[in-house]
Amino acid sequence: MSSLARGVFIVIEGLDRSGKSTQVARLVDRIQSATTDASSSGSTPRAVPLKFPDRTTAIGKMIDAYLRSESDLDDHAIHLLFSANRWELAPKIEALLASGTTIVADRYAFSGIAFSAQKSPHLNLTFEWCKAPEIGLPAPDLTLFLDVKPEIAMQRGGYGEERYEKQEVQTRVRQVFERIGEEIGADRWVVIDAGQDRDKVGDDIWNRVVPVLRDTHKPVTRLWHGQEELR
Ligand code: Z5A
Ligand code: MG
Repeated sequence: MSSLARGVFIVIEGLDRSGKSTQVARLVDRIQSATTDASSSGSTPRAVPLKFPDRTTAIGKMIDAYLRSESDLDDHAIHLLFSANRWELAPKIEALLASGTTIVADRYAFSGIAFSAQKSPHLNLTFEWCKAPEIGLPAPDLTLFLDVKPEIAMQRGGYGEERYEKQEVQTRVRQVFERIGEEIGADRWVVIDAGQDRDKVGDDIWNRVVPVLRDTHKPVTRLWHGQEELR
């Protein structure tokens, strides 16, 4: 990638109803406002949201039917479909970043690993097996993990309508996320207390994002490929 300022790749992860979509929308707006404020210098890139799974593609429609329990799929097959749904959007991610657009993604590869690996040991979906198809995807510059106790998330609207929305599943998912955070490391994985009110969560996120937005000259790397750069 050239030395021109690129967009920054930010991911918001977390358990169900931790406030991911709320905070993705707020963060995109906040970056947009900062862009407008700084437009005279042109130093801050504009931002767009992305959501995984992207339920609009052909693969995404299969995932949607599975999540709403309208279809059943082998656990390995659905895992690979979630991953394929990211790979089909990887060229778009690369192009947006290269054009100077910041991306704020609602879930990413880490959800893919956490929701499938929590099915092990009942199934043979080991952590390493689940991680394998995600290796090489564009790596986020920063992942914000919205941490909330499953029992608090359950009290929020809409919980319990889809396949994985059960407290025991969420508790196992949280444990896998902890392992992923340790692997990714504190420079790129930040835990945010999502049990606070929306404004406080938003401010905590913003404080972690601001320094990353300024750091647009380092290359985009690939997930679990060390420091190997995109192209
Ligand atoms: N999945 C997978 O298995 N493999 C993969 O690779 C990927 C995903 C990418 C769909 O996810 C499912 O797919 C998900 C993981 C699996 N499994 N489950 N279950 P989804 O992202 O489409 O949907 P979701 O995770 O169920 O969550 P959500 O509904 O999108 O929740 P959220 O985005 O984290 O929260 P929200 O919509 O912003 O807020 C939820 C409610 O809480 C709402 O009423 C808000 O107004 C309220 N809220 C938000 N913040 C607060 C605070 N701070 N205090 C109080 N109330 C709040
Ligand atoms: Mg959401």
